[in-house]
Amino acid sequence: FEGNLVRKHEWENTTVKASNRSWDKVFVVLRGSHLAFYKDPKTAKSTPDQRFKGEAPLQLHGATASVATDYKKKKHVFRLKLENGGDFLLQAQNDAEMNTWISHINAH
Ligand code: I3P
Repeated sequence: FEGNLVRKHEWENTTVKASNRSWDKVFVVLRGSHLAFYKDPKTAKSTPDQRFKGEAPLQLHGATASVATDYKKKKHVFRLKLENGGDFLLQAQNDAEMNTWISHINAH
């Protein structure tokens, strides 16, 4: 499963805030239990090792996705909490797309 999302990294882990908390447009690829971020679909397809900012894929074991009801500044935003306390906000284009992402991530 894959698609465009807008991403904000909020927490590195339970105690450390992410140093860069700006919103980035990313192309997201869910494969098995990993979530990888790319600049665009073309890069994801042609050079899958060239991830956004050289980031390693996120391990979804122990991770949960849920609607970010506490985040009011943008619509269609869900929160991805990783096992290590890492925390990302991800914005879809509409609620249907958001719910599809939540289901797919939680079903990994
Ligand atoms: C961040 C950017 C984000 C903002 C974040 C800022 O600044 O403005 O949009 O999050 O606020 O730090 P920069 O682009 O200079 O990194 P919100 O959109 O959620 O307000 P934060 O520091 O409160 O996370």
